[in-house]
Amino acid sequence: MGVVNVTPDSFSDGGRFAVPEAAIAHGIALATAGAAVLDVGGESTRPGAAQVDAGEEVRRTQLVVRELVARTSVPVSIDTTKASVAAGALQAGAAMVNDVSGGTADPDMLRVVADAGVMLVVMHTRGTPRTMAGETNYHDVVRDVADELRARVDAATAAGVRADAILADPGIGFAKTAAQSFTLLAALPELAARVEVPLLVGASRKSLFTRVLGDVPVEAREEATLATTVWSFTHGAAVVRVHDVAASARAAQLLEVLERATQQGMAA
Ligand code: PMM
Repeated sequence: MGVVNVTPDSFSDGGRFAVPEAAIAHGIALATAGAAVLDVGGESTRPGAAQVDAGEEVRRTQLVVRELVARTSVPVSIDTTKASVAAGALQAGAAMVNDVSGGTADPDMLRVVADAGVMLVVMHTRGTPRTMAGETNYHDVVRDVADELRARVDAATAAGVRADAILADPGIGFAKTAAQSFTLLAALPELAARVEVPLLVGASRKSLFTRVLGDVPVEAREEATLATTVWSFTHGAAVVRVHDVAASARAAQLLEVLERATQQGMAA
């Protein structure tokens, strides 16, 4: 999943793709680089970020979604917590809704997704981007996140979303300390077993890497992101959400070759 931010204040690309034309060109480049899905977002979710009203978010995203649907052959996802923004994107041809609130922020979200019959990403978080940094009290972070994610999956299926159309995401950096995010990455197989739907992991360029690398800028987090892509794919994740699609797509290609060679070796 390639990230297409149409926000002036995104932490990871500094709003370079705020202008719709630039975001569209970037999305096309990510599709060419091997993205399996393009994730268009019009509201920054970084800690403490200001909220954007729905009309502004629709204005930022709908044209970009429409153009990427028309000009690429990969499915387009809308990264939003608002049902009206999701509905606007679905009207423009989006095939997936990526809700970082897991369907909790807007009471209409799950019904909108169910009615459209599209795919849904439920991500785990607590509170809002403004409050989440203070919501990191877990008894057992792996079990608690798995249980809360499973509850979101159950709410989605109860609202009519097909179980096989749901991806679950532990929400790296959302209402988690860096240590908790690493614990969750280490426990991906257990999470996948507990949540019982395919997992999506979004760690690309996030600040947890500064725990290992020191206080480096986002451009210096690319190798750590790639390492996390490889880790995620070899520990049970089905999808990774990244900014630099080309590197992760090449790594995924190599992993597939190694996976096939492993199976042939076992069969021989
Ligand atoms: N992270 C961001 C935004 N949306 N969606 C999912 N499903 N998972 C994530 O980890 C995630 C997300 C953080 O902001 P960015 O778009 O600038 O990377």
